[in-house]
Amino acid sequence: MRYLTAGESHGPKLTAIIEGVPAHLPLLKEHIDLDLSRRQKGYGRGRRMQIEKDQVEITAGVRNGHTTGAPIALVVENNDWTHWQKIMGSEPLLEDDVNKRRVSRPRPGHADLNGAIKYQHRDMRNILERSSARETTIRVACGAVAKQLLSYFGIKVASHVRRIGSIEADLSTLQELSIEEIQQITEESPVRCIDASSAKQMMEEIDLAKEEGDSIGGIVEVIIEGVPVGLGSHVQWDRKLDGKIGQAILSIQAFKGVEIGIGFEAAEKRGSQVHDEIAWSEERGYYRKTNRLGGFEGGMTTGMPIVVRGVMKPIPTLYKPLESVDIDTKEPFLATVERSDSCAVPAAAVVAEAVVAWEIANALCEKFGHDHVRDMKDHVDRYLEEAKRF
Ligand code: EPS
Repeated sequence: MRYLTAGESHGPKLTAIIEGVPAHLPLLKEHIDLDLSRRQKGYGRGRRMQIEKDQVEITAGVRNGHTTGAPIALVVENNDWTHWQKIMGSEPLLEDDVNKRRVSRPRPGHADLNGAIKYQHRDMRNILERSSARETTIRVACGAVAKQLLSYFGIKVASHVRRIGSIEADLSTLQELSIEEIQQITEESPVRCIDASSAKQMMEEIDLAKEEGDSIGGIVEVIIEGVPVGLGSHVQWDRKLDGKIGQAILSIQAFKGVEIGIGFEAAEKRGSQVHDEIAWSEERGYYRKTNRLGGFEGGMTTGMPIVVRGVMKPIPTLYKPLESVDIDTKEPFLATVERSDSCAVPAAAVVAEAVVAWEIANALCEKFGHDHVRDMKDHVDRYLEEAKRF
């Protein structure tokens, strides 16, 4: 499977074309809209989210509630477009509007300056419009299609926020929670945290950052359960599925790091405390007694839950000014903003779900073929049965 997205933050709409989704998969607009609305929530969002009410239009590849195997086209409109039609339209600008909303002052931490130099845009709006995290909307829509495919195979996806700023969630109950419980608890939490008292502290931390004109980042975790053993491969660098997931996480706007399983903690531990012992039972087949490696060995899935963490830096659009240089005058100035999110970590958890789900769904298609979901299912069932007795 593959997909491409198009669309600017204040342009008319966001668009995606997805190719390679198996035919006969039940797929409704509601499945996608659910994740779109989950992504819009979260304590710390700015005023833009009050303008948008993200809803998908499926314009190709789905007929009477099922995929046909043809490319799927998805469209999400930007409500804010009504305020930007003159500036962001495809028609030439009127003389009077040429300098309206032109951006000559690059914001530290954004793509503005590097992109402007690279693509030679004296108006950096041409860079910021596309680099904006608004694009995650349409990626979440694509991820929702992937999640729908995973759910056909009984594969379940959840996410939660582990940290916001200096507040680390109390995760002492995490191991006892089922995927459904994590989904349910995080859905009710304004910061998508499984512990209510940590969530309260996280919200206070967001309030504080906001009061001080600052922004705040954090760590999100995605857990995917029910993934068959043997997705991905050890044979070549670009076939390693953990590597693909790493790339997917780092491709999310503002993400600076990724870990699988215990991740960086492995550096401090001895091998005996890191590797997961192998066991076998009639009922489960092969399994690991622990899951410190987060569902991966040798670039392949082990059949244990996949556990992926990503770190999001604080959003670089700050009320508190940071120094930069105007590209017209080359003079320093203090960058300030009119509108921004102070924290988008809870929303980023939903985005992380989408991009990881996409990679797993894609690997599933690669291993089991993807013309018809039922053929695929027969193949998966036979393989899993053989894997158990292997
Ligand atoms: C973003 C800036 C803000 C965010 C936006 C991402 O938008 P605006 O410049 O219109 O105030 O609200 O996020 C979204 C629109 C969204 O849907 O998540 C940025 O610069 O990345």
